[in-house]
Order: sequence, then C-alpha cells, then structure tokens
Amino acid sequence: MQEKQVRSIFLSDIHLGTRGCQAERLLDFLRYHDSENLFLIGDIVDFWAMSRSIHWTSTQNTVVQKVLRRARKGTQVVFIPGNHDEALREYIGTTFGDIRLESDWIHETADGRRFLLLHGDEYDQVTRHHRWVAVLGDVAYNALVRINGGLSRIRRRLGISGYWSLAGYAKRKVKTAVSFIFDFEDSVMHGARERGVDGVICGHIHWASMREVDGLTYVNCGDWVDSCTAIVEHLDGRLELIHWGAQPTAQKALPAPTAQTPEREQEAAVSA
Ligand SMILES: [Mn+2]
Repeated sequence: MQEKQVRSIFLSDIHLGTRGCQAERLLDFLRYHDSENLFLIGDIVDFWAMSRSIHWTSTQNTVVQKVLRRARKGTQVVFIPGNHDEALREYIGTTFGDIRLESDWIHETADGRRFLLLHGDEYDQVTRHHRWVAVLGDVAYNALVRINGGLSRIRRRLGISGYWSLAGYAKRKVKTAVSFIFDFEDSVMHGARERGVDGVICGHIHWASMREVDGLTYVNCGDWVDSCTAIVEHLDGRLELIHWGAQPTAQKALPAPTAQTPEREQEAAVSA
C-alpha cells in the first residue's frame, strides 16, 4: 500500500498518556496518509488520566514528533482542545510549534461545503464530563477492555489480522449506550443548524460515524482507544471514514509485541 495524499486528516480522542492509546496503529495510519491540513479535534493528550498515572511510550513520542514535523514542513495543523486536554483551552488563539490552538474551526472542503469542527463535550447531555464507564457500568467496561486484551492475543496467535474491539461491540449492543450516541448526535446537529454550516465534524463520544441528518452532514472521528478511526477529506472534497484497525488492505502487519513493547491492552478505562 502506497502513501496516500489527501487534502485533510481529522483525528480525535487519541488519549496520549494512557495505556489504552493505540499509538502504533495511529503511527501506521499516519505513515500511509499525508495531508495539506491536519485537524486534531480534542482529547489528543489525556491530562486527566496523566494526573493519576502516566503511560507514555516511545511510540506516543513518535506520534507527537510526526505531528510537529508536519506542522514545520507546511501542513496546516489546527488543535481544538477537548475536555481531557482542556488545560490547553487557556492558550486558545495562540500558536506553538506552528500548531494553532482554536476552540472550534470552520473548514471549507474542496467541493465548497462548510463544516464546523469542534470536540463536542459541550453537547454531552448525560453529564458534562460524560464517561462511557457511566453508560456501560464501571465494572463492565473495565472487564470488557481487559478481556479484549486477552482476545487480541488469541487473535494474533491464530493469525487473525486486524483489530476488533469488544467494548465497541458492547456499545452497539447495549441500549443505553445506543441512545446516548443518538442524543449526542441530535444535540450536536442542533448546534450546527444554528451556526448555519453544512455539517459538523466532532469527536468525544468514541463513536465514529458519517451520516446525513435532515440535509446536514454529521461526522464523528471516533477514537484511537477502541475503534482506531479517522476521517479524511480527499482532494475532491469527498469525506471518508477510515477504520485503520480493521483495514484489510493494510498490507504491512504490525510488529509482534516484544518484551520491550507493552502490549496494546487497555487496562485503564478511558472515558469520553
Ligand atoms: Mn472528550
């Protein structure tokens, strides 16, 4: 698979600094995608989790270096802080290392559609700092991510490529989780309608999506904890949701974990 030139890359909810962060997969995605614009739509660095314990790997460092290098080399990088990196909201309007910090952003696609970019926690109806943990149940969610670590090892041993998320499966199956997703989408779209844009690109709920709602486009980047998803804008302005974890066309297999590389287990639950 060759590197693909796209117009824009939209990423959210990477949660750097946590054990759940799938930095290897993100790095692999970035290797295959170069862009004129890179939009970081919140919860990129998880300062909340890091105040409890820090899990910072060299791969996570490489992700940061890659973003900084792209910014230096002329990619427009816009960083919209989310609730987990809200400490950075103090610096909104400033630029550091060629990265602009903004509270939200209007992006016009190559085909002339105007999208409102925001993280989305302000539209979280359940609680202001909503957690998936609260929806699926603390014990259940923690158990799911732990079991998922075991399943991933079994899948690897059986030679099944790609990544499958048990927590993601639960989010699809549990009724309260599904209605939480719909409530969030409704409320974000209501906000978008008031701003007079053609659509919205957000994150926060760790649920990638791209759909039309009453003439507006709702796009959610998903996350790099469970789903490993990104949104790209192609050169003609077409948006695409990419599942990198389950990408069957990704020819290059990820290196098998060694003693030095911690396995991509998600021991610590990461909240939205
Ligand atoms: Mn969030």
